[in-house]
Amino acid sequence: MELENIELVATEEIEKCDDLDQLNETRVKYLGKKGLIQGFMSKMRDLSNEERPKFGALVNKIKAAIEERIKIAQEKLEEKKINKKLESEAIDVTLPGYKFNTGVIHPLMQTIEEIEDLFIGMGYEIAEGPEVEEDLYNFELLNLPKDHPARDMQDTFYINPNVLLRTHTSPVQARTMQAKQGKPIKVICPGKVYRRDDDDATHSHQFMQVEGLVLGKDISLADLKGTLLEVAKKVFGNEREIRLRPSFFPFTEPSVEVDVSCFKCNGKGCSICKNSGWIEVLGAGMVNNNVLKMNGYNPDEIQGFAFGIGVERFTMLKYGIEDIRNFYLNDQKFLNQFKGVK
Ligand code: 2U9
Repeated sequence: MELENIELVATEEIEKCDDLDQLNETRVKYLGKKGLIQGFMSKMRDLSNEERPKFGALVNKIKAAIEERIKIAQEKLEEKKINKKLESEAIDVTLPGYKFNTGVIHPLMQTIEEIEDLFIGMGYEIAEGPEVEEDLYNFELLNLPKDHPARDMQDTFYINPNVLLRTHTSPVQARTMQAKQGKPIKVICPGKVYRRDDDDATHSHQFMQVEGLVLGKDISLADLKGTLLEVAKKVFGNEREIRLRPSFFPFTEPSVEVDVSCFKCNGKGCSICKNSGWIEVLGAGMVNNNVLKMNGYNPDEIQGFAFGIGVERFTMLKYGIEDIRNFYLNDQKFLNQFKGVK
């Protein structure tokens, strides 16, 4: 190839390159150690002293021109490569998102979490214990000795004469008292309990409770009422009122049943409150002196209150659910109604 043509030919070839590999090949062809430009350089040896500098300068000029063209082409091809990559990675932000099937926090768990949040806010701790429990903690230490007629109130699943499925979460409080050795207590105990009931719309052989226990100096029934009013307001609405009626539980004395003003008719009377304006929601009382003594507390120095909430009953009342068995069927249509409720 003539030296005069080389710049033109190289330029055409450089411009035809589609990618960086091709361009590199072209660069080697012209500017490489064994390339065409080097070929012309080698020819300088044969030239006269006069011709040599002129020729050298020309070769260098052409070399620089080709280098410049390659540089420009390289920048263009690099940009092209980046644009191609960006194009392949482009996302259409206006496309609608994928729909994921999300689960739902079980309505019973929603109720438990609501109650837990309230009590944590009032400085309570959450205590848990075994579902397979000793007769001692489930009955004996709660003022229910072996021959006590009140044991009939709770038909029990026995594993052996001393071991059973707990019939309430009260044994967790008994265990807490044993552990705290006479010191003040503020706990709630959520969990599953078992009773030998025949399942129907309002009974289940397994259900959930949240029980509470507060022990301290000068804790009174007024503290209990104030605390339970907070529960009623949180779960059933801020306008709720409560009333206490006398009742009996072996582990509390006095014992009360707690009614909440009807959240459907606001106390006027309707089918839900059976025209009374009040709905029974839970049981409670001042901890029985026998229970205090048996678990290492001196009733002259420390006393307190306890309460028991049936989580299913709370949830059924709150949402107007008529059959307790709905909670245990894993029926998506039922459960999905509680999406985003909390
Ligand atoms: C200790 C001392 C006292 C727990 C209590 C109730 C009243 C009560 C029921 C509510 C609905 C059970 O799920 S339910 O059927 N519970 O009415 N529970 S006082 O009293 C205790 C517990 C532990 C050491």
